[in-house]
Amino acid sequence: MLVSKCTYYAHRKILNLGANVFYFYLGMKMNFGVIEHAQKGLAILIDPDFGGQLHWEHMVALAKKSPAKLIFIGGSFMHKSQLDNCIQIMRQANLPIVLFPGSSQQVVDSADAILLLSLISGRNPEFLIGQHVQAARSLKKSGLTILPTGYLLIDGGKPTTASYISNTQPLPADKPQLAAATALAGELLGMKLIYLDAGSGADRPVSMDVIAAVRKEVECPIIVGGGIKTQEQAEQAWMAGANWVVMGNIFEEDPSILEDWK
Ligand code: 1GP
Repeated sequence: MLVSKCTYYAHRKILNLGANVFYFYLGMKMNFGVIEHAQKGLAILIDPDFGGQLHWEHMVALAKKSPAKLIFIGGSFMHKSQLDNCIQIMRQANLPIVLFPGSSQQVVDSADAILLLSLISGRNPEFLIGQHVQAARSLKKSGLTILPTGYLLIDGGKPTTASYISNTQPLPADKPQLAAATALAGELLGMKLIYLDAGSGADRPVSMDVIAAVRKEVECPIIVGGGIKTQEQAEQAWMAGANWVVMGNIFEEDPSILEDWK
């Protein structure tokens, strides 16, 4: 019994150490007073709902040529086997792979880490805690680094899959203080990352005003995504205080944008 307790605590310690290293990497400690000097990273998002082996092999080649430092993998419908296949292939890009799950069914050990998303912009208990309860035991058993993340959907000009599937309203795009208070509440609840998402294929990315207001309020790293299609938009997000900018659709549709990256 004692041995198994010791093993348990040793295991927890190693997991915590792993998590801290990962937060450091993901957080890329920045000087919050000098937003324009913030360190920044680009992440690509691969949606395994679309494509198969050939497509993902092509994505690997493109990812290798791109400035991306991180791969998020996530979608709304996929099955575990498809997710696993996608991860195995994307491994060849030699970048950390972080799950961006759409549901509790999308926990697989083959990734490095998982964003444990709580949809704090919404008021649907299923996405605040319900899915988490379903996933809790498999998360604990997995070797994944768990990244508790306050997930905020921000209105990007049209309904998105995330708002439809989660049955929640995004936060209004012109209410930066509402986004800031929501993100702060998430951080005070213990969330280690904040993800501001205008939703996949959004017409308008999250505005600089919203990002800056959130940056002012929270200390944890901020991930921004949804509708970002140009280097200029990515630079604006970083300038406003994002640590990570996510490009999904554009990377899969016209990855030349990343080849021409300056
Ligand atoms: C969506 O933030 C991601 O959840 C990425 O969005 O596909 O529009 O880049 P895009």
